[in-house]
Amino acid sequence: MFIHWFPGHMTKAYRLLEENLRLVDSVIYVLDARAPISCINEEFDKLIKNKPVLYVINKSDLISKFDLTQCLNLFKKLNKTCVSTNSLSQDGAKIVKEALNSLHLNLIEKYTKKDAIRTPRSVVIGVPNCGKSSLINNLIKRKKLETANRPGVTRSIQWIKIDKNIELMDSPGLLFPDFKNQDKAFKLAAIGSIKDERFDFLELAEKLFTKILEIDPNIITSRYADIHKFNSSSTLENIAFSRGLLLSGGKPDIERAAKTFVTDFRKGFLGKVCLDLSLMQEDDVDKGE
Ligand SMILES: Nc1nc2c(ncn2[C@@H]2O[C@H](COP(=O)(O)OP(=O)(O)O)[C@@H](O)[C@H]2O)c(=O)[nH]1
Ligand SMILES: [Mg+2]
Repeated sequence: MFIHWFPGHMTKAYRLLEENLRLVDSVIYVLDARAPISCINEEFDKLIKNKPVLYVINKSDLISKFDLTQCLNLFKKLNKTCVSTNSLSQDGAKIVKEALNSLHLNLIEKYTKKDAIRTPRSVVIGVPNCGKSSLINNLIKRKKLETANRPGVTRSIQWIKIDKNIELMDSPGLLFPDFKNQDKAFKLAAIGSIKDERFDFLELAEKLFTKILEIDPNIITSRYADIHKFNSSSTLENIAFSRGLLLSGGKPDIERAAKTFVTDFRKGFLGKVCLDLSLMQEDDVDKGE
């Protein structure tokens, strides 16, 4: 499965992020809990240079407590400041605000000493659809930014004071997915961070099915209980039979089967699944440190 991308779009996103980062003291790096490691683009990370970073594992409600702990432990092991949240919950921003204030302690001291009282500034960054706008809305407690379950909705820029020690860039910084790593890109496609036109949807569905089977076969059977009754060598055909998705003449409708399966995953109907779990458990994750 190959996921298409445009170098021109990447250059534009890179420049934009570079500009945004120049204006801030710290970075709130949002990761989607269903594929947190895949949400990291090391190429773009170089732009952050030595500014303090707060990693936020968002959509924590979509993965199990066990997986979330694995993830938080990994960041801890790597000496990175990390919290988890559900940006749609009422107090979803509280933990982020508190962690950000601790991250800013040195800055606040520095700014106060200089007598030039200046509020530390921060920007929320992340790949499309990881929940940047939702987190910002939660931080500013106003439903202001447009959110949508598709990539690339947010545009305009302004500064918003969210408390006496944090000023936030209203417009999130867009991280371009790491397409050089097609395994990361596949996972981002699965969680809806890459437009569906950029890849073969049937291939995505098949690959996602294999990946989920590898994680835990019970996830499949708890949703498609009778799937083993059908003995086509094609996964999508079996899903079509299991769901009664048939074309005239009784042939399995694999297009609809693919859509059903991927939507079931994206909407959480398959339960709590973290696609990056194997990456977090590998011993060589921290070799780069
Ligand atoms: N379950 C869940 N959904 C979330 C969370 N945060 C955002 N979303 C949903 O994810 C989708 C993308 O969110 P959005 O804030 O527009 O992402 P952005 O593209 O990064 O700005 C929307 O459908 C949100 O409602 C979360 O913490 N949990
Ligand atoms: Mg947005």
